[in-house]
Amino acid sequence: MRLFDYNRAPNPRRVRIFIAEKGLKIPLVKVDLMRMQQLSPEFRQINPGATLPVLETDDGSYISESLAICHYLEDLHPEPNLLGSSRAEKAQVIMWNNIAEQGMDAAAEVLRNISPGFRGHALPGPAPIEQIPALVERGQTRVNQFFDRIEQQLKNNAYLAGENYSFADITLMATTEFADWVETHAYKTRPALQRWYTEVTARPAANA
Ligand SMILES: N[C@@H](CCC(=O)N[C@@H](CS)C(=O)NCC(=O)O)C(=O)O
Repeated sequence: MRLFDYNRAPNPRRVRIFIAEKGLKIPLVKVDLMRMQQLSPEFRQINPGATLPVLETDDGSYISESLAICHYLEDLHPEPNLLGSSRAEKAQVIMWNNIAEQGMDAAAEVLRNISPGFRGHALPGPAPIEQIPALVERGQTRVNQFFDRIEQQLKNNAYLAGENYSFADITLMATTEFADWVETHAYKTRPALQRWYTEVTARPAANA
């Protein structure tokens, strides 16, 4: 098994944390997003969507999309459980993971429409897409609304999907740090998020 990865990108990061939480060792293959290696013909054979992360399984198939990769790994290595135990908890983990991804999308909307580095590449994928500057403000509004919703949830729950640490927390950690790239610093004004962030970033796997 191998993971196609880039160390600074938030989606590969959440899969690396998941792998570290499981205590697994999976070799990493660097695909340099700064050099646009994801758009190379070789990598597009692996993932036509031209995104990271991608897991190459032992039977030589490729899985893209972070949740799909983590689902595959959880099936192979059920403990420690990170995608929920009971039927209800599984649903909560997927639900809050998807919500946390919406926060990542909102931060990406800001970054990808403001940063000169994303000119002509405002969305991931092989096709050129121009930036729309008006989306920056909308994205900032979405980011703030997102963290307000998260703050309410974390006021009443130890972790994002309830009592147990899960993949939803991993996605939220990656989202929170990614949002810092657009200068949100969401936890500074949201005490429950700050409490949660201090706790989850103290876990050894958070450095993966
Ligand atoms: N929904 C995908 C998102 C993957 C994604 O957008 N990855 C980013 C890095 S965080 C990427 O590969 N971007 C390539 C690009 O911008 O061209 C997932 O869950 O893994």
